[in-house]
Amino acid sequence: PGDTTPNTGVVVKARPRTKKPSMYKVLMLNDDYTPMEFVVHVLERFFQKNREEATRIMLHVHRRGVGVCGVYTYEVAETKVTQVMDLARQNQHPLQCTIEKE
Ligand code: TYC
Repeated sequence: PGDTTPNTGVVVKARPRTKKPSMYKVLMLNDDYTPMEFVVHVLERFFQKNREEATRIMLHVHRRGVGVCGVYTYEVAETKVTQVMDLARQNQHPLQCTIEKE
């Protein structure tokens, strides 16, 4: 006696309560000193662009001042920025890269 409540057979469907992660743009900034070929190399190496796409993005940044290298989750975007800035510093280029929430 006591725990004999009958199962009513009502099925309650659980909604999945997952959230899509926020996405972040990695932006490249123009400067007067970083060689164009270095920027193209960075876009190929860290952003998986082919030569044509890398050149297109580099020229866009050169002409407009800023451009999108790619869109990633926060951790991945942060890592890309660190990798770009480290390589630029090692080569004594003033290239700047930053993150912007989408
Ligand atoms: N403006 C640079 C030059 O004339 C080229 C350049 C392009 C630098 C894109 C940075 O994010 C950049 N050598």
